[in-house]
This record gives sequence, structure tokens and C-alpha cells, in this order.
Amino acid sequence: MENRLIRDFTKTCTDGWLQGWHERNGGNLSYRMRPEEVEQFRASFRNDEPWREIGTEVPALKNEYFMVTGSGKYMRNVSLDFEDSVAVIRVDETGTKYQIVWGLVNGGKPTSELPSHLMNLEVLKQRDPEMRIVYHAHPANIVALTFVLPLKDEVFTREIWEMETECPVVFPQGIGVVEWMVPGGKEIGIKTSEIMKTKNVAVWAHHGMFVCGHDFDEAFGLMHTVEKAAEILVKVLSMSPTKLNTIKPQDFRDLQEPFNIVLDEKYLYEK
Ligand code: 2HA
Ligand code: ZN
Repeated sequence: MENRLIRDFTKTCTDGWLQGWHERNGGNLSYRMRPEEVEQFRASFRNDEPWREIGTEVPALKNEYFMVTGSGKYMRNVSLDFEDSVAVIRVDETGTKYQIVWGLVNGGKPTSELPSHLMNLEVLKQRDPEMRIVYHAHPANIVALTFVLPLKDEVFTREIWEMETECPVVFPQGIGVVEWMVPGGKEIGIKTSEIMKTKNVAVWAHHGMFVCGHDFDEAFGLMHTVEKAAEILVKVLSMSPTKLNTIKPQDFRDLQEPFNIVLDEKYLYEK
């Protein structure tokens, strides 16, 4: 099936694989479909699948359709066999159940992180109706930092911002951090969606990262920007525990006017 959405979804999975962020079946991707995109698939919908529990409640997403990677599926394989790896699901009238209507042709279920994806997509829809993508990956450098930095939003945001001038411009709202938790359920979904109410990046300690975006390029680009800065920080910390030079609080303040961004002073503390 030749389709722009399939192309863009696949590109993200393949690019993440090529970055080394998706060992085995690690990571997952979800997209809240536009009505006209749903129509492009409707002729090949099947309606015989059971309604299953999401495992949480997302009432603001009732009757919406989502394209999601499958549980246990490998990002590596999305470009090779899309209809085996990816599903289109619809959420029921109550926002508590879903039904597979397309894809996963050899069986299976949506991503094990479906509660987190849908809870994030719900708060994002309320924040900005055009925010449609949630992407989860396991990039090594940001995960490495969760072993050595305090698990605090202020510290992660500031340390990552300092690594590249572009960072506060790309994610001026900063980074939220979730302490280690059992993945795959409602509890971690609640914590992550709390972050997504105001921020576009959530780090899961000793696990990975969640980002959102209006489109696939934006979501992928955000993951890439944070991970690149994390890589620089890992290199810096590997060379020396202290920095001789860095971007200072007033330098960040000076970025606000030319780049039309507002940076919360809580990130601009004196060290
Ligand atoms: O295996 O990344 O968090 C998929 C995951 C679970
Ligand atoms: Zn994961």
C-alpha cells in the first residue's frame, strides 16, 4: 500500500534503528490519525477483532484512530514488513478499550507501552490539537546520564541545554525526568503524561526517552537533538568532572529575545 503516512512512519522507525536506539524490540511509535488519513485505510479495515482493555482511561481520545507499532515487533523490520509490525487501532466510546482494525496481519497486540502512548497523546491533544506523535526510544547516552546525574528536571534540563546552544531553542520547556519505574503500565503513563502537559521530552531513568511532535520529523529531530547533547555531555564528563568553559545563565537569557523563547528561571540557577 503506497501511502504518505506509512512512508513517514516507516522513515522514523528506520532512522531510529540506524541511530542504534532500537535494540531487539526496544522502542515504539504512535500517531493520532487525521480523519482523512483514516479514510485512506477504511476500505481495508477489518471489524472482527475483539475490543481489548487499554489498561487506562483516555476519554478525550474516544473514537479516535491511531497508528502504533506492535508489541514485541522490531523497529528494524517496519520497513521490511509494515503490515506485520504496525497496527491501526480505534479507541471506543468510553476511552477504555481499543480494537485493532488494520495491520498486525500475523497476529499480535499494540506496543506494551500503549497506556503511556495514549495518555501522552491525550494530554498533548488537549495542549495542542495538532500534536499527534509520541515516540519512545532507548538512546544510550541519555540513559547513561541517568546513572550519574541527580534525577531532577532542573539538572537534566540545564546540563543538556549547556551542551549545545540549539537545545534551549529546540526544547525551551525543558526535560522532565521519571525515576525508575516498572514500564508498560498505567502508573508510568501517569508520570510521563504529567510531564507532557508542559514539556516535549520525558526521560525514563535507566530505560530511555519519550518525545512528542506535530509531525514525524519534529519528534525524531527532538529525540536526536537531546541524545546528541547527551553524547557531548558524556564525552565532557569522561574527560573531566569540571568544565573550563560553558554557556552561562545570562547567556541563556540573552537567547530569549532573538529566538522568541521563554526560559524558566528555575533552570538558570547559579552553580
Ligand atoms: O520493548 O521499549 O519500553 C519495547 C519497549 C518497552
Ligand atoms: Zn522502552
